[in-house]
Amino acid sequence: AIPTEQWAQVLEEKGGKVQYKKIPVPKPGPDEVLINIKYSGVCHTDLHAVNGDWPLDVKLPLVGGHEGAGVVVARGELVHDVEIGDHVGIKWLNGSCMSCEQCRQSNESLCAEAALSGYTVDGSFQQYAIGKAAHVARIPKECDLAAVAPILCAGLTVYKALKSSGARPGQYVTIAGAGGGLGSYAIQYAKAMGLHVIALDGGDEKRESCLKLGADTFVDFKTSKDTVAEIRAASGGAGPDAVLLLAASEKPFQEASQYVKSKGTIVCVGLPANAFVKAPVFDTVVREINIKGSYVGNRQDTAEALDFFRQGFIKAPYKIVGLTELQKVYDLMQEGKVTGRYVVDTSK
Ligand code: 8ID
Ligand code: ZN
Ligand code: ZN
Repeated sequence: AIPTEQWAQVLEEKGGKVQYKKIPVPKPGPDEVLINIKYSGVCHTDLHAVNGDWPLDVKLPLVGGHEGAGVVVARGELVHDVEIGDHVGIKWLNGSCMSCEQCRQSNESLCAEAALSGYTVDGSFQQYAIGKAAHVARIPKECDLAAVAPILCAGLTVYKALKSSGARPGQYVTIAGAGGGLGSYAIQYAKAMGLHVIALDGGDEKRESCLKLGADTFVDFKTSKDTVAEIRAASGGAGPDAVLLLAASEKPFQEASQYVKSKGTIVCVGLPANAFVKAPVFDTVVREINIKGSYVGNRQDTAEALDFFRQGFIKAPYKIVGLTELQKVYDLMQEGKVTGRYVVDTSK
């Protein structure tokens, strides 16, 4: 039976600490499902929501979280293609209108009516969460729910970003922020796609993790005298064909145009507060540099990213802690001390 109350982590005010408390279990609308969330990954976006540092209003009070993996326990009367007992995931895009031009073109994350999990609607840091049936990720039954949770944002986002970089097997990609959540998954997807990986991040723990995950080279932004020269050298001199900017700080966004290969592509993914991308117009023109943004992925990207995981290509490191420990994870993340991903277990 579905309980009427549940445990959740609730943010009451901008910049505050999350409160572990009992709240009502929500009821699904006609086109929604109710999911018993088992595990949820903790994304740096959740920390941006707490800090309120983006130019986009956060719902308050808020239950954060958008990498929630669980089991469907109830569904609205219009839902026919998701069954009770199915394994599904709450991702950043909780729902979209499905009828505007962007939705029709399958650019659902660009929908003006998009509902964002753990930001404009309550997310997965609770035991029971709501998702629009059309948008919940379909998780194959053989996938471990804790291990698959980070695929719902980190995996999906970097998979789509790698696709939109246009990088082909055998080419070089630089991953800035490679030791963090998105970065760890990006290394694995890039290797599965046959790319050479130059990982950029800071500190020995991140170096070890990146190399273990398959990065060919690690460049340490904290100790390197010249990151641009090191990255160029690691890609055979001409610079990487693609750059994925995943860091939650501005510096890599100011630097990438100095080392990307001519005709190469810089993909902006990280969302540091109040930051700008920088590139000299002259080089952008005469070296034909492409600079683009990439924002999560659509339902097909989700299915493809999950399939890479199901095939066993993606084994990034994650640490499981209880939902009660969420504030501690935020504190570590704020200090840049998270290597890989933290996943919270909603039963603890
Ligand atoms: O759809 C999207 N575009 C999307 C989806 C999901 C997340 C965007 N994001 C955004 C988040 O909101 C956040 O701004 O991507 C950013 C990274 O999210 P994350 O991977 O969850 O964060 P993390 O685990 O804290 O990792 C960030 C890494 O960046 C490194 C840190 O050391 C850390 O390992 N980093 C920093 I901060 N400054 C760096 C620098 N100067 C750096 N790495 C290299 N050079
Ligand atoms: Zn995220
Ligand atoms: Zn729409």
